[in-house]
Amino acid sequence: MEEIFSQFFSGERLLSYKPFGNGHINDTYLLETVAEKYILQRVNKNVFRIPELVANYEILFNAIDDYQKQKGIRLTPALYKTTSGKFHFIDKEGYAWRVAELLPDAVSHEIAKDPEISYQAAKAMGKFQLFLNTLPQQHFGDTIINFHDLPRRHKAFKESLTTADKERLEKAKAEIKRSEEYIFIVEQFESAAPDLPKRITHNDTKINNILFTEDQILVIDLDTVMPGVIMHDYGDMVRTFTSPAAEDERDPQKVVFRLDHFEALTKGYLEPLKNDLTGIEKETLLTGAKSIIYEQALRFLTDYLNGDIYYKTAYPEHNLVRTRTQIKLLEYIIENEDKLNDIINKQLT
Ligand code: GN1
Ligand code: MG
Repeated sequence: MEEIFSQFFSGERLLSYKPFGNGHINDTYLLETVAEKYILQRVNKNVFRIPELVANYEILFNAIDDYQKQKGIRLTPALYKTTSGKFHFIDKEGYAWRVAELLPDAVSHEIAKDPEISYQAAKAMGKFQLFLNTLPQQHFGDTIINFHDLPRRHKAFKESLTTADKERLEKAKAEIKRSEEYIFIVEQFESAAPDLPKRITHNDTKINNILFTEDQILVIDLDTVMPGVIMHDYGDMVRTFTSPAAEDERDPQKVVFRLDHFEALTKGYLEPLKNDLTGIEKETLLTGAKSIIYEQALRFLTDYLNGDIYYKTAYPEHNLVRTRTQIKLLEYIIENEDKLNDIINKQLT
């Protein structure tokens, strides 16, 4: 750890470090020196294409710097550069490390406690999209290929059914059956996808990727900032803002769809952004919510069937529990589409 630290700060001595945050993919640490605290992250090289990620960050953070100065706002915490002037240090094993500023009064939420939080968080995401719209799309690589490609996720799920061990197949029987019933969402995705404009999007807009400080709201976790579509960023907010229970709540009764949060986040996201969206982007917002929640259910279920090789898990059924919460939310949306579309349309006028 000291060696990594010295790549960023050659003169300072590291006093301590400890694990930090709730990410499912990267390893995050809180570092302390005599004078300062920092956030250190090791990017998961099995998940991300490191060369693309590192190159994207160079463009992204230089653009963030310019935008923040020009607009007088903060979008995300600052990154420190290595002694050779880069945002990442690549170690001998090929892992990318970076150091970010720790904002002492910042909090993130695992659950949106009241609709005002959903409104504010989504509004920050909408404003962040206005910044993303200014980036040169052709210069961004895919840090994960076909990340939100629902047909591919569905195929991976089908494959996992042929390779999973018997016990897990048996335990996941009900979830497998439910997941197969939702195959029509793949078709809805496929009929919308070809017409959607590609933009640089965030691609991981879950509630805990938004940091609240006393006077500003920042967006974090920029590893998946790459070409994508608006409907998925909207959809992942629906997925993570509307339930009063955690993504891994074991009691399905506690997973409910909160309409007031849905309305608040829709309002918050669209207020800054609606004039910049095309007709098809506006029409597919709810399709995005269904697609991303279905995708997430399939990803958790596939990982369960594959023996938990992707997401960090704390106990053997963790991914299955996560699958159930996603199915519960999806079920509500499918049964209430007209009502939800009315709420979206109200915010669009
Ligand atoms: C992962 O790393 P984290 O927790 O921000 C995942 C997202 C999922 C999310 C589910 C690169 O995000 O796509 O939606 O878990 N990130 C990657 O909680 O796979
Ligand atoms: Mg992430």
